[in-house]
Amino acid sequence: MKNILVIGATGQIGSELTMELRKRYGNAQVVCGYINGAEPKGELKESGPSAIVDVTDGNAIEEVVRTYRIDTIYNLAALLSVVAESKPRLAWKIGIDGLWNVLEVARSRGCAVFTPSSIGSFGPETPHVMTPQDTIQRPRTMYGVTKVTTELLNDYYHTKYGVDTRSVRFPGIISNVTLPGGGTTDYAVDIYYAAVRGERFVCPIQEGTLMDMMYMPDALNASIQLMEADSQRLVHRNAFNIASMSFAPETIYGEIRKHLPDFEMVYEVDPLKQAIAESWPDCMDDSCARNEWDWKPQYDLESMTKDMLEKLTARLKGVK
Ligand code: AKB
Repeated sequence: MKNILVIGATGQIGSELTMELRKRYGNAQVVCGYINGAEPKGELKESGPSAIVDVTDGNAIEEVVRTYRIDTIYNLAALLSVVAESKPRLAWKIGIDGLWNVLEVARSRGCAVFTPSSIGSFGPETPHVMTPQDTIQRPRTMYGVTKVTTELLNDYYHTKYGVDTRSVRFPGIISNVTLPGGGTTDYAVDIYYAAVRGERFVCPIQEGTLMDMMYMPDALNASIQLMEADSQRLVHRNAFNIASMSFAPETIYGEIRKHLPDFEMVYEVDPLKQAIAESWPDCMDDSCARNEWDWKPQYDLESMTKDMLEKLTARLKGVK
């Protein structure tokens, strides 16, 4: 039986991943790890165990892993790309010093570890179209620097100490439950909220800027499926390109307008976000993930948009 700790469990991905893991492995088997000021609420709080786990405190991680006999850690603690540019030291402290703590506990207690990387691990010199699995990674952002380091440190702990580290490079994740914060791809979530509220959307990313994106159910499946994959088949580990859709602002806008023809969008480009977006891939080649652990997304832009608009409309009207 698996005993799982999710660190950063009240964040955008963590809150939904914790619930999905509880659905699959049992409520009592999945500990929601959170920090002071980001306490779990509602179903996330009620449905299973929770514990304060600050990733920068190795002893706290060790204590929770021992108490709950944890064998698998999903480490989602990180600052996103835009906010990391204004707090680079903190981004390193959480992303890398924190990861070091997690890996040390995993090494001494035999845990498997999932710590996501991102499209942010690539940079301007990376081939932008069908970005290969193994390619140039010279990011210019602190977020990217921490993500490349994450990949390398994970590989190091695997080859040197045999820790079962696995990871994916997440595209921008779109969800209708918990909002992201401080990312470059956040516009692709915000646009749905504006559409459903009947507001005009001010887009911070320039027309024609392509980025990989993914609907949350596919991101959750990818994380869990990779951790369950047969290790004998894994040639790569940290971190797999995964892809499902790539679009520019005008394409997602056009898709939403098929459902809400009066929806309006204007551009007010944010120079920092734009520079970051331009340094990232237009679309990634995820054939290694498909070959090594049968990765296959379920959603494209059309099916995601239909589902997002239905779910958000129901939620904003107060219907569950
Ligand atoms: C961000 O925009 O910073 C994140 C990411 C792509 O990793 N959503």
